[in-house]
Amino acid sequence: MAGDVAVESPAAAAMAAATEVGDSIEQSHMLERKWTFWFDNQSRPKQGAEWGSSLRKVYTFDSVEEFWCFYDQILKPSKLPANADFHLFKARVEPKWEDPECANGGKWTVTSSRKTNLDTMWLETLMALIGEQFEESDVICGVVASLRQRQDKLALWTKTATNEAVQMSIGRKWKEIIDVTDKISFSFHEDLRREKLAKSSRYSV
Ligand code: MGP
Repeated sequence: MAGDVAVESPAAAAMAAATEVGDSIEQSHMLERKWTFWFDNQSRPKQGAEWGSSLRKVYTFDSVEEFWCFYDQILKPSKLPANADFHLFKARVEPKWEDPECANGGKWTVTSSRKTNLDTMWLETLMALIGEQFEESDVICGVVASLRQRQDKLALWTKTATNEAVQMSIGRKWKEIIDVTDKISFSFHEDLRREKLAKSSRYSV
């Protein structure tokens, strides 16, 4: 099983899982749209490598069965090495500020100091996305789990950052889904892109 493969090579494990999934699906309950898992292992960055050079598309699916089959075989975010990022984005939207769908967007971020909590929030978010639980699902791009020395985090990426009412509604709904009561905040990609150290958030809920 891919889940047993050493953490040094989670991308390879995920690719292997994707191949196995393709071989084993019989009956399909179709999702509203296609989704893609991405993986970025920046735990051992090559010197001078540009951001994004280790970002890999891992698996695209559009059925409930494919989702569960893949999910069961891949490592949970908490088992990934520090500095790795794991993404689920709508197919054809790249998890980059530069993607046209993301360019004018932003992200709601929630931090997690407990690994089990990170895994639970990740799964709850994945199910909410593919199950189209957000009323504003057209505005959502995807979710990223980021493993960091300081603190792990999840970020929900959305379009049209300036639409405060829509962003607030998504933020409130996400907190309900992941069962978070602490404040979470929303940053514009544009702010982060312009000023790399910018920590300013525009909205909180
Ligand atoms: P990060 O991985 O989103 O944040 O971006 P991290 O590591 O949690 O640290 P934080 O304290 O800054 O929140 C880290 C850095 O990677 C950014 O400052 C950018 O230099 C680069 N980067 C991140 N993203 C998501 C992008 C992107 O989409 N495009 C480009 N060009 N650079 C990015």
